[in-house]
Amino acid sequence: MGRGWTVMGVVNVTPDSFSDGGLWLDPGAAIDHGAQLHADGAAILDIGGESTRPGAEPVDGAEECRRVIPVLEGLRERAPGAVLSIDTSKLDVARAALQAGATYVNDVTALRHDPGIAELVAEAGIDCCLMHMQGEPRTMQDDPRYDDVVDDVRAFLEERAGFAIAAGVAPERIQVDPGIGFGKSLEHNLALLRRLDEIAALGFPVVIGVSRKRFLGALTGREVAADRVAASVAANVLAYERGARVFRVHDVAPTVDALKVAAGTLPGDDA
Ligand code: HH2
Repeated sequence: MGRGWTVMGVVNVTPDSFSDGGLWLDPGAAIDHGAQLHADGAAILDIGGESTRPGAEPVDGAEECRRVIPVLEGLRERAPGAVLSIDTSKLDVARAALQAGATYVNDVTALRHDPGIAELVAEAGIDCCLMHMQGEPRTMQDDPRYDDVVDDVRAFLEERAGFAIAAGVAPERIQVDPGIGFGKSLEHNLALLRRLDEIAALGFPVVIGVSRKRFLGALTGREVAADRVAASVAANVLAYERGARVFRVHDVAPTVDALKVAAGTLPGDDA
């Protein structure tokens, strides 16, 4: 596993995201925000038009497109070097997003909601992220249970990667994500971070999304999501050390600094 890392900056074009809902609902504001995140060092910008926070209600595809397409089109002009990712589980949204310039699909249902996304990704020859989630956002935090959370998540990701490959997606186009906070208790999240090397052992680049999440509030006592930046940076550095290579974050600049230090001090090939 190489030392390389990539930061994915979050651009939530939603009224109700857990940490920044409503801030970037206006397309112009979202485009400015995304361009700034790219300038701060996010090689990937992840544009989402539907919140998946615990308790969130689903949004229909037309509304999701109305939110994200102008932002993708704007960022294609304003941040031409950025990889534009569409954070969606819907085939029609993914298809429209690709036409608007997206070259990465981040699907929190790992191609279960709309399996046809697999063929879309395969034909376009682009990268995708397959994320683990137990249940669905509306109810996923109601008493989640696993036999062994790390074994269960690893087996799920392996099965979904197999599905994608069978649909024609090249293995090197697949990234996997244990889905921190998606149908997981505090202990489940901590076990996944402690044993992240077992997920990395699948051989696909591991994406990790800890940014500002509730489990960090539980550990630090910080109630306000925007106050969890230091906690998020710490968790990302530990995830890097355990094999994660793509970091989905709201706070790009401090994460980039921390990953530069982490990459420079990873044990292994001292001169
Ligand atoms: N987390 C969120 C959304 N999408 N995608 C991946 N691959 N991994 C994650 O951990 C992940 C994700 C939730 O964070 P956010 O987008 O900030 O909030 P909301 O879903 O409320 O918009």
